[in-house]
Amino acid sequence: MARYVNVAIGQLGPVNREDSRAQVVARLMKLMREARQLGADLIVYPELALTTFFPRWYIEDEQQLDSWCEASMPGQDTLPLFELARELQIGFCLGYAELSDEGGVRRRYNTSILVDKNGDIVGKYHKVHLPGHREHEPWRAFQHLEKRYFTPGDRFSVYPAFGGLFGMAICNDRRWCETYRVMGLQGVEMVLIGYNTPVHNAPAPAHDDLSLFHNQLSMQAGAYQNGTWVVGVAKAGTEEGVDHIGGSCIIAPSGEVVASCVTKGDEVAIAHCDLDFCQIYKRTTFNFDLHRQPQAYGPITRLKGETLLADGSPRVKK
Ligand code: CDT
Repeated sequence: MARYVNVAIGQLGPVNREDSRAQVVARLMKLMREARQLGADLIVYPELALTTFFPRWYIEDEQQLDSWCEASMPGQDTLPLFELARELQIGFCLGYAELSDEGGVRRRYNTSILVDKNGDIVGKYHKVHLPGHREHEPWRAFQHLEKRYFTPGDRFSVYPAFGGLFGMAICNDRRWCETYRVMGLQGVEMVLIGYNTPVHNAPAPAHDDLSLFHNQLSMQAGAYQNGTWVVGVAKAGTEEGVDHIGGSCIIAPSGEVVASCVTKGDEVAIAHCDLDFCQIYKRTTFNFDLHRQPQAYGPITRLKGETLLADGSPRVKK
């Protein structure tokens, strides 16, 4: 029996500083209703979907920082989204800032969850590749302080859901080939990725014109090289004065874009995805069991970069 998943992009336009969680959740619910009317089994929302992208600000006050985070999921404001999902029988993937208490240790994560058609959380992911910087850098037009505010995740897991194997990644993760390959080695069939990508990259402004190209390039390569569907979903448009790319799209295991958004606002786009279409790539060109040569890949996990070992200690070059 063919395994099809109708997946919807739930792209968001900007979320302003003063927008309440309830206001944003109402927007998410509107997108969910539209997606369901179009026949979606699953709708994917962006990274940090419930708030503005607060890492653009240097915030010293811990209480203020925590106010951008969710201490429980669902919480009071997000419960209606879970209830609507159950009522409509549609799953969702949602990015948000998580405040966790791990045996008395407080940590913030850049998180996404996968929720099934009954409104149950069936997967949780903590962003691994946290971009930007740790200290206040006033020379930038805006900050990117994810390294300061969040603890990095330490794994890419794959979850059985919607009749297939699903994985999650968040924004900067999509630029790293390791993200897809670690999930590819677990047989992933669809990778769900929310993002907030400013058009302007302060350390490399020459790349600004290429930001949409790099977005698509990374996700198309990840899809093709691992024989998986990839769904990339933006929070787009000008948020608190910072312009963000759109470019939300659904990519087939062939590497082809099969659906995409055309605005930089709230928008739904949908694709009818055959999960078995992954197999023609997973069994042929990218049959890992037949063709991978892990004995040649040692530096991938032994080294962090050209100068550091994976444990962060300096590498002595001969
Ligand atoms: N949210 C996020 O990860 N954004 C980064 C911006 C560039 S790095 C400062 C991205 O990779 O899209």
